[in-house]
Amino acid sequence: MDKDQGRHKEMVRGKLKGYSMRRTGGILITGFETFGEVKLNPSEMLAREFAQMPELRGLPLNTAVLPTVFEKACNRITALLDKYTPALLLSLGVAPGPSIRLERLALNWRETRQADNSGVTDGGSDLICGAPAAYWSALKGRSEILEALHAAGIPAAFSNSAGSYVCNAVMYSALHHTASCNMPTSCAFVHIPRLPQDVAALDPDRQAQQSSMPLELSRRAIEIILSLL
Ligand code: PCA
Repeated sequence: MDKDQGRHKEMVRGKLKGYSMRRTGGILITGFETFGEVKLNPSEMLAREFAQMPELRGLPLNTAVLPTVFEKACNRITALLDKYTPALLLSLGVAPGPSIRLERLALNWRETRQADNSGVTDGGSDLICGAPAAYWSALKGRSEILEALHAAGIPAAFSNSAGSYVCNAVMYSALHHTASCNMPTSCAFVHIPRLPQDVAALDPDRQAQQSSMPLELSRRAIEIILSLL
């Protein structure tokens, strides 16, 4: 076990007691800062838009933009969960592809040739040694959410893998933390497509391989998902 994983375990152990004493409830929405070739991250933009709303469905709403850095993002999400103990965590990230992706599975695995924003790459390793291989998210079995998105004319699909980069790491950390600490939080993760203006800034050969979705449509999708979660 490396130092960070040891620290994480310590933190989890230290937090096992005390949740019954805390005020619970509310919604936490997170996005990610830009990274690599993504110069505009729609997940960050949506998190900032939601930050203008003090509440949602009558529940307190908190938002955060996470660094696209493995260690910092995972530490931040567990700290935010501890701080707010939300009823619902909806994490957003951007991913290449034409549709909204409802992520139902987080893997205990990190593997990337693309460096995170602190320069970290990984040939493949457990996120947390000794922890379960995977966790289901709150989106598992929620086909009515998919149907509602399709009825609104929004391309969407379930996804069984959030990848092995920072989004999966944050999703896994949140699910592991809430499970280990018995927190009353539903954790969902949604990947949204890149923005048209971000793709249009790529060189022409690259543009031909990339799809995108206007922010308005991604926002509508997230509103629908939030209304049903
Ligand atoms: N997407 C990346 C990390 C940050 C983001 O918005 C991912 O899918 O892992």
